[in-house]
Amino acid sequence: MPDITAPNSQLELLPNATRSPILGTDTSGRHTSTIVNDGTTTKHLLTKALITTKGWTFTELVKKAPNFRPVDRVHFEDPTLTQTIRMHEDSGNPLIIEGFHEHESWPADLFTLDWLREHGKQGASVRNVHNWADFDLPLSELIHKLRATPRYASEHETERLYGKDAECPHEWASWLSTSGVLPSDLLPHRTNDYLKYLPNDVQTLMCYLGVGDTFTPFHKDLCASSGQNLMCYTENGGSSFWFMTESSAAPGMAEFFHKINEELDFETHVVTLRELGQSRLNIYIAEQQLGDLVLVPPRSCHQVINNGGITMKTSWSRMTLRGLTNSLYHELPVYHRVCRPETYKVKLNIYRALHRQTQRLQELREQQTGSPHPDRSSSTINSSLEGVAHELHHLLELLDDVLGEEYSPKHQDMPHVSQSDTSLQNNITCDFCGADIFQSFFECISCAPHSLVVHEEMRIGDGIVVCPLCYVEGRGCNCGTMNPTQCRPFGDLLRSRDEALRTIRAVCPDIVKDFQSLLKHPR
Ligand SMILES: O=C(O)CCC(=O)C(=O)O
Repeated sequence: MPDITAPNSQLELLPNATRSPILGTDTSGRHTSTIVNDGTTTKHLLTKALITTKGWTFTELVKKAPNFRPVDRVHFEDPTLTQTIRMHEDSGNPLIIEGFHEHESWPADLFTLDWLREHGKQGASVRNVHNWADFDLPLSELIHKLRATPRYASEHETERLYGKDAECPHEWASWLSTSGVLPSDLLPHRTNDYLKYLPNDVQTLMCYLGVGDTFTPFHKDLCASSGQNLMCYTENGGSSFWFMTESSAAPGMAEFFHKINEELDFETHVVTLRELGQSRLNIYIAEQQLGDLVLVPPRSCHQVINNGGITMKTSWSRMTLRGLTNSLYHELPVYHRVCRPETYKVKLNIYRALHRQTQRLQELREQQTGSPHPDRSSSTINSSLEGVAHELHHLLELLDDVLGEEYSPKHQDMPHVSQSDTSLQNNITCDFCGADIFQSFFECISCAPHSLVVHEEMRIGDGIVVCPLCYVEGRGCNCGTMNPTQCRPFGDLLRSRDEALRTIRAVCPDIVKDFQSLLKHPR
């Protein structure tokens, strides 16, 4: 999933909180590394340990601590596949669906390094795992270097590159969505994916090009999204070791990280096997091989260490309604504390989903009332109606909490980014914590460097922006003057919300009997 540890643009702000720590560096500004494969080497001050898979086998790894267990596996042709996926989704446990490379429609000619070099984007963003430096490299050069890299890291080596978060070629994306090989519920923008309601600038399809002993440090996927990661190609027996927790272990793991003086959401710590054992939380381990699709549960804390030869993986996120809910109540507060950019626009996602589901419920009602015998209309329409009404009710509850946070009795006196909700397409984020601005913010236009805007005039939203939560915590512009501003007229939000309420009431009046119109009672 996208690497999101880059600091936010810091302008003339008065910081009142600690920001992300800087990685261990030596006095010359370089990171230094030692090699660990079982957690026995101590971490020196100013040194980042590099982990190696030398000597690892999956069978031995799972025996290393009583809290280690294998990730469940199911073959893609197993008749219980759908049920198994649902069970794991409900319990928040990881799962691997294996064997996709044996499918007759597996695109063995598309999923190769040489195809990618010919047809993929020519620049790759890479990380040197020795000093954690990120930079761009021509793809052909990266491939050349990967093929020349030994399988295991060594103490005196200074460069080992991992091609991360690269854009996935559209041919791959189109194969994923049209081949019918992968279960459709797991694909991007299908029924279960709320990310489809976001503007399409939010991209989640990525690919990873690695070689043994390259890694992604312990982290959680963005905003409680569900992760899918498919191993599409390997050379010389390349594989990836995964270490994952179940969803519910996220707070326990965050607490464990604090005990070892680390911050989970900074994504700066590579956990050792010893630390994973000490955490006493269930750690699910897998060796991902060609054709394995890893399903990463929302909020699962996980780390990936590549092993042996070259591996090429593609990954994407989905957002379930439960993920959206957990993100609003549990992840965004953490992001605010550690200044982790939000990226997935959670509140906007809730609002847009509510808008779209209201339309869908209205359409279904029209189908029902338009049928010659509305009271005997098909049971499929009736159960869809109820299903959508319950989902919409859940979204309504979420949006009410969002509106409670965004509301100000003085909203009518505030300037707006746009006078019309429908045309609103903004990308405003808090310049301090990285939160996506859904409706309300504080802005100082006069102190913003004018070079930041491409058009001639500074517009509302182009200035220095601070979210309400940062503002009440004392963050603001150096000049001391920030204007309360809103994205769109607040009444637009209330109207959409009330329309959702009316639509649910027409289908399932009981579930919304305690709700009132907010346009009539905005407070
Ligand atoms: O393969 C990797 O290096 C990281 C993948 C990952 O963390 C994910 O897909 O969620």
